[in-house]
Amino acid sequence: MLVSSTHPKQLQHFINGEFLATQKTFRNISPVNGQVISDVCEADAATVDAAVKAAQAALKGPWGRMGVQERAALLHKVADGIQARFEEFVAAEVADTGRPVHQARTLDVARGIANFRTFADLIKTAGTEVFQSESADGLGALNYTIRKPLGVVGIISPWNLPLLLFTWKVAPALACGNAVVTKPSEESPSSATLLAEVMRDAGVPPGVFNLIHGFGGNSAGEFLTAHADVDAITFTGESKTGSTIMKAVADDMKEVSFELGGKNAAVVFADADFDAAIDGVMRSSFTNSGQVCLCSERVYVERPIFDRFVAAMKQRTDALQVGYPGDDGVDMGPLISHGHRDKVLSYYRLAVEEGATVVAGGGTPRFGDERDDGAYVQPTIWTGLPDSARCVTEEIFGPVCHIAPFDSEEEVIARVNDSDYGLACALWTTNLKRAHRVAPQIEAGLVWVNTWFLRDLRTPFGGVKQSGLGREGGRYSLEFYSEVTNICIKL
Ligand code: NAD
Ligand code: 6OD
Repeated sequence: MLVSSTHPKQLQHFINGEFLATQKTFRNISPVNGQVISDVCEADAATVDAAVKAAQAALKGPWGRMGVQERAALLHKVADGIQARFEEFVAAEVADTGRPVHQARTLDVARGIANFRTFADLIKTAGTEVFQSESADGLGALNYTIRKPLGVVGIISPWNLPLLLFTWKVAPALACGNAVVTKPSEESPSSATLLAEVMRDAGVPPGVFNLIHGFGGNSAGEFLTAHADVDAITFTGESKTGSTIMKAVADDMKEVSFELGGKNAAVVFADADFDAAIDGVMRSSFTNSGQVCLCSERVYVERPIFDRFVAAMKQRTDALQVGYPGDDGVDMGPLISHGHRDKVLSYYRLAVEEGATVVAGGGTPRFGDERDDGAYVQPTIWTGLPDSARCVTEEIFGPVCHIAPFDSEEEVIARVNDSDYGLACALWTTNLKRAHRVAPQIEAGLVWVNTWFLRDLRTPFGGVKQSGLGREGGRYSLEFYSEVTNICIKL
């Protein structure tokens, strides 16, 4: 049931070009101090249906007839709109997640803008295929493909990089001419709501971008995946949620693209540039409090440098500044929520039960102020666990890594690949031959050498095994968000 509301601290749905409230709401809680940030409307099935109908109608209106150049120009206007309200987006992202302000500026909001600009430019220059075919009469045929939108695309995103991951899907979906019904995570609804304002102000036609708030199961997420008129679902989140969604869309055979969990490895060979490897593994373990799907929770270090490496990591980790997002020099904020902190701390306890040596951290920091009501944990390093330990095989999604020694290339490749996941891996070596030899043997969608999370948005992004299904990025996004028709003309 839709009702109007002007409550300043209430986040509303955005359907058919208008903000709309529903009666049922939930609280958006700050992970910094446990205070309420806003009330958020929760969509029921009727609200989701209204959003889907608005999207269907938009496809039949001016949006459906709009040319690629005009669509691309509109997406650049959206990027301009985010740029113009840059600090508001930073504030929204920081409020929901507690991440350091400098990270929100340089990573999250910057990438939100880049996602729109990249896919606006890509769609303008994207070609299609042509094949000249032979035929029995000698005259041949001409085959060419045309690209059409999929239709109504449901976009479901997580809380860990809210704006980055939301726009990573919204931008290419719109570039390809689809209409979208989006559901950001219940933990991070603010930046998506601000984006709805930008969409409206940029002149995106009503119904093209719709936003519904709510939870997953038996809430907005499930209502969206189960809706018969949604043509495709693109999802980022946990592997087990991906599996639930796959079942939900099976009867309708909706197209799916899944970016899921990981238990990524970093491998440091003895010939690595030691300081660069320490810098890199510190980043890949603790960026965003370890809440990046690409973070390395398993670190393998060649035995001759193992003790030195662990000692250097301990020194750097003990010196990390955990604190308020806006404080000078702060490296790490809280986890996203108290619930997630409970999960991460349960692994901190489990590691000790499994026999780990706690090299750094292992608990919660004490501030003596309101932050003690927040969702902070200490950045943590373990050694001494067997590869079979749950803390070495299960995704924790916190600021934690286990460091283990290895003795040979073959051995470490086998250990890295012995995982149900296969998202990303970072190799650290100055031996280029080794890098070329090892990288293709890693069972992951992404392998970085002497770097981590260095992104070119034209490249394929995604995981193997339980880390995902399909690829997005560059032409892979254009392929997923389009339906291709082959036209064959007999000459
Ligand atoms: P999550 O799966 O709990 O939730 C993600 C989204 O799905 C949320 O919007 C949630 O409301 C919704 N959802 C939950 N259950 C649903 C259901 N039954 N039907 C429809 N929607 C449902 O994930 P999270 O905790 O928000 O995010 C963290 C996870 O995401 C980690 O596992 C992380 O590795 C993964 N992740 C993967 C990538 C990638 O690119 N591979 C990127 C970021 C995060
Ligand atoms: O950089 C990206 O495009 C991307 N999808 C990053 C995912 C990070 C996971 O947390």
